[in-house]
Amino acid sequence: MEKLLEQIHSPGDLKKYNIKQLKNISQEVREFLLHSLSQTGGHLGSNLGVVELTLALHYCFNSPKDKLIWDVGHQSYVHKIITGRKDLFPTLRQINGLSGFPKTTESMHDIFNTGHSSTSISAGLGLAKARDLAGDDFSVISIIGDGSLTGGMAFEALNDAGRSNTNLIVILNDNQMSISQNVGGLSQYLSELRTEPIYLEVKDDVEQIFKKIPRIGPSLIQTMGKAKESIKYFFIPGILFEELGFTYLGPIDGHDLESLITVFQKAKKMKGPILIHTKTIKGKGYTPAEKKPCSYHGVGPFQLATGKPVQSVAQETYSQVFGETLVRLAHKNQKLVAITAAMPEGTGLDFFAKAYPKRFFDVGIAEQHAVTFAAGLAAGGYKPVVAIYSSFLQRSYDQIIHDVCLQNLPVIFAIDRAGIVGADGETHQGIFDLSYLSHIPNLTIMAPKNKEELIQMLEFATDFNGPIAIRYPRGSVSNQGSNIYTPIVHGKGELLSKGSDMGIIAIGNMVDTALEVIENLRVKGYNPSLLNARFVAPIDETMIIQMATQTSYLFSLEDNLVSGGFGMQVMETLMKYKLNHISFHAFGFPKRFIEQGDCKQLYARYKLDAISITEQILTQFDKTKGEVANG
Ligand SMILES: Cc1ncc(C[n+]2csc(CCOP(=O)(O)OP(=O)(O)O)c2C)c(N)n1
Repeated sequence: MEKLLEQIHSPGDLKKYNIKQLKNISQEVREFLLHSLSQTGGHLGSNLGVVELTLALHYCFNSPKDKLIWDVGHQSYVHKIITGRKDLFPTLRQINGLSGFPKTTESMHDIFNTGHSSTSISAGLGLAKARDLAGDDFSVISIIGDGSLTGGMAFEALNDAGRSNTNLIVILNDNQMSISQNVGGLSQYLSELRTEPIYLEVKDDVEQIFKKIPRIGPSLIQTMGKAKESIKYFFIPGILFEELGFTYLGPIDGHDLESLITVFQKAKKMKGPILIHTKTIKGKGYTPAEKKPCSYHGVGPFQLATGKPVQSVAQETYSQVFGETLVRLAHKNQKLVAITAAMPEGTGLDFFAKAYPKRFFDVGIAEQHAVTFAAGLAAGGYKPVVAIYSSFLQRSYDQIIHDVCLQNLPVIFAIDRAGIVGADGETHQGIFDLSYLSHIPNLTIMAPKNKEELIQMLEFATDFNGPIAIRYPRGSVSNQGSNIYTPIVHGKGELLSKGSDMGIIAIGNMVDTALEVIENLRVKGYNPSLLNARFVAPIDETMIIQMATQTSYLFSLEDNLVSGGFGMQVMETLMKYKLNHISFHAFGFPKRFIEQGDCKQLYARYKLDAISITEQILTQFDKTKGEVANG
């Protein structure tokens, strides 16, 4: 028998079915997700958790007229399946393939691009206000997880939306999980709200409930007077949201299609801001994912029967080295404390959390708070290490400037996932950090070339008295050149190769590529110098001047945008010392958003792999040599 899911190509197709059939469809969607993601990898647990929720949304609302906005967007796969993109799933998160996040360019059903958390309520409110101004009539629905609700923007938006008098539906998908167990007071509050049908009824009015009690009810209401308000607190769950100005509906079982459909139909007719609280299970329907939701939040290809990864050769990652080194350093330095914004596993801080639970802080998805909280700890005499992914640290720009660097506080920024990250695409590429950090006064910025250097830099940073950032890439460590050991000196690079006809200055991850490039150039008969810059700020001016006096050709290599990045710091030095005779070229990413794809493919596409760089250097070298000769 043909599967019902095969007949669904748009949300309209879904509406033909009855609840029983919808239940079958939810089963088919789960099977499809499991089969497909076991091959490609992706955000498994979150999507298994929103199957019924997504079906019910598309059943009750009319996308794209009604606007569905997915917070973070990693849980939008079911939405993609229902909106005609099922057949693209074999290309999920690959170069030129289906995005793992909502993308307005991919479908008219994707209303707002996401990837970073806690934006959906703000975006939803904006769309709702735009609708009101234009005199339109449709529903706007923001779907946000309890993890994403810990982000400051979500609170700011609730605060604004609650008193906005605007029709906006916020669906809180509460599974008690962020990537790890969710944290904080709000999470605790939500966990105490239990799913009981009476609550939906209670919403209409507490008074109505009391009126129904024979004889004593009405007189009770009369005598209660002001006490009524406090009784409301006792009877109505979600009073927090009510006080903010939302009508709170729930909590309801987010896997029960009937309840979901009932409450969505009801919400559609109501006025003002509404918050529907659904309780779901992350990884629902797949035992390994239900048992270990954190491990199945995002997965690579896995064996369906066991849930085990297809590739199990675990290579050591920079995050692991960071986490393990920090534990060792914390043993020696009692003042060392560590902070994560909801990414203990991803950053490698889970080691630290186990070893020093009292000195470890998971602040929720709150990068801005994380940084200022670290500044406070530093002001209080501690040595905070804030570990945040490069792209998420974008949120903390002002906190880094205003709260840390302006006061010259000794905060260590461990910037993970710097450079391109691959499959997560535009929203997650860590290619802006050197541009948004290098101009900040007082901030020292380093990038290690390999595992050993990351360890050295962490040791250096813990002894350093001022704000300091170390940026390192996603994935397995490089061990190249680890037999060479030169101590870290503030603002000094490491000369890896002394040559005569051209100089290459590489930073961090790109030193590996540079080593290949100089080998290629040597084969072609050239004799290049190679400087491992180590420091982006302060940059090693002495070494750059020295290189510039020995050759007329300098090249910089980085895995950041050229615009505002490391190469521009080299350029600034050349300008500062009037080294105008130098032919200089900066290799890095162009000023554009870098799409998803395998990192190797992306390096090749942007001509940042060793072969392409060698070719470009040779062309440049020959061209300028010709110009110099002719001139
Ligand atoms: C600003 C920002 N910080 C961190 C992340 C990484 N991240 C992606 S999903 C997620 C957890 C989201 O939890 P929740 O909203 O509850 O969704 P669930 O996966 O549990 O359904 C985190 C921390 C992010 N996307 N954006």
